[in-house]
Amino acid sequence: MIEQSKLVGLRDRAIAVLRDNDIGYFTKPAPQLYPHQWNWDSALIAIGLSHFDPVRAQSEINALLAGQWKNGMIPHIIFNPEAKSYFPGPDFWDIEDAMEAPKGIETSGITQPTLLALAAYNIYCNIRDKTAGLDFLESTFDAISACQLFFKRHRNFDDSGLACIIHPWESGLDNSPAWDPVLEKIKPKSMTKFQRTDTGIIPSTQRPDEMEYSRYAYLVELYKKWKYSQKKILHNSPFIVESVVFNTLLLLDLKAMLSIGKLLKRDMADTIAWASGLESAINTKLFDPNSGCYCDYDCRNGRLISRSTISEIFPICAGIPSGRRRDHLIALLKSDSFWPEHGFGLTTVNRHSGLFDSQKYWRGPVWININWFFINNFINSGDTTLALRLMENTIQLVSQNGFFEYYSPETGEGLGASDFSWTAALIIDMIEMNER
Ligand code: 9WN
Repeated sequence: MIEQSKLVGLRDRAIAVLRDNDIGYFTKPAPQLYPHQWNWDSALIAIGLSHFDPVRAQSEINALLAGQWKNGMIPHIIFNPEAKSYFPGPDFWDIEDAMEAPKGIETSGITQPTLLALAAYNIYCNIRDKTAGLDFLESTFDAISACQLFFKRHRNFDDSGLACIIHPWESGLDNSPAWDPVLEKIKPKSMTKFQRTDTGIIPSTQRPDEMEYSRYAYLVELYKKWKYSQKKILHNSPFIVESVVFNTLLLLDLKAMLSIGKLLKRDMADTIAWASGLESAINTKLFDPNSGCYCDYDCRNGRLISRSTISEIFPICAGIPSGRRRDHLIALLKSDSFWPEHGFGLTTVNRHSGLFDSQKYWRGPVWININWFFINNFINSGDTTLALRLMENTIQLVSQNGFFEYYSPETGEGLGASDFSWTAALIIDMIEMNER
């Protein structure tokens, strides 16, 4: 494993990134590009914070919960009133007339992968003062439950038990090629003009293209017109997708909730049944027997989306495949398709799929959170060799190239935003895991 002295320096540098991006009650994902609070970013950031500042880790989660909608939804962005330099900002989202929106706080009108229970459980595990840890779990339990139940109540498109997403931004993997066939059918009409801010900061070769952005903005315009009514959106939106990554993370989060429920001695029978139904829905509806891999599902057109992306193998992260199915997917994961020999970790798109782009955002680059989800599963399932190899690749990648948003799988070059918070947070967590 990596020398301890190098890890100490790396941990200190990671803490400095989080401290610099801290605005007091939440952490910006990146200094310039992302000046607000993002949903799954903050959950991952809180896990990093829990190792050196558990009180601040708790306030990161509480700040997210402060933006909760009346229907339980945690928005994907909670806006920082001090920051003006991001598109789309609060004016574009305009949630004012939405019945379910919270009052006195500006947020976006969609959500992101839910990791709140996972973050809360990690905070409890890492905190020394277990009484304070239990108090925190108790104080957040109902709000986190409501956030999970939002998916059961408002995103159960076809009673399959799977949660659907209504926007590529909800997936967290914004411009994954998996969304292409769905987006291509959307023809934005009579749209308000808008000015992107991202490509003024990051080279456009590393960001979604103009057509993708106009479709993202067009979907927001539709939802705004429908006052963010989940019913109207599910009924009319052209983008309704059951995402493998999203549902796998929901299952991980439900499992974390079961651990919390046990600590708090709550009756978790409904969550147990829900988690088991979700797991079997992922294993049936989102599994393609022809390829032996998992696939996202386009609900509007009633078919699996066959695109060779990280979705193919991601259910490994929640222990969903077993036996020969898992063996097949582990072999694919270890192959040159997802984990090139020079070893910077997992690519987000199969390198031999014809869709792979080593520079462009979620269309190929290595992301530290994706590596981290797999490492956690390898540790939990006792696959120490794989866990150590992936952890070593990831730590080396970051220690040599810096705390970037994503990395070229070919050269290891850092791409997108520098000083990226979840990269720093998860490196801290990996260093702690390594020491255990
Ligand atoms: C839109 C903040 C977020 C991440 C997403 C990532 C990117 C936003 C953007 O940044 O999305 O939500 O402006 O590109 O794709 O996963 O949460 O880090």
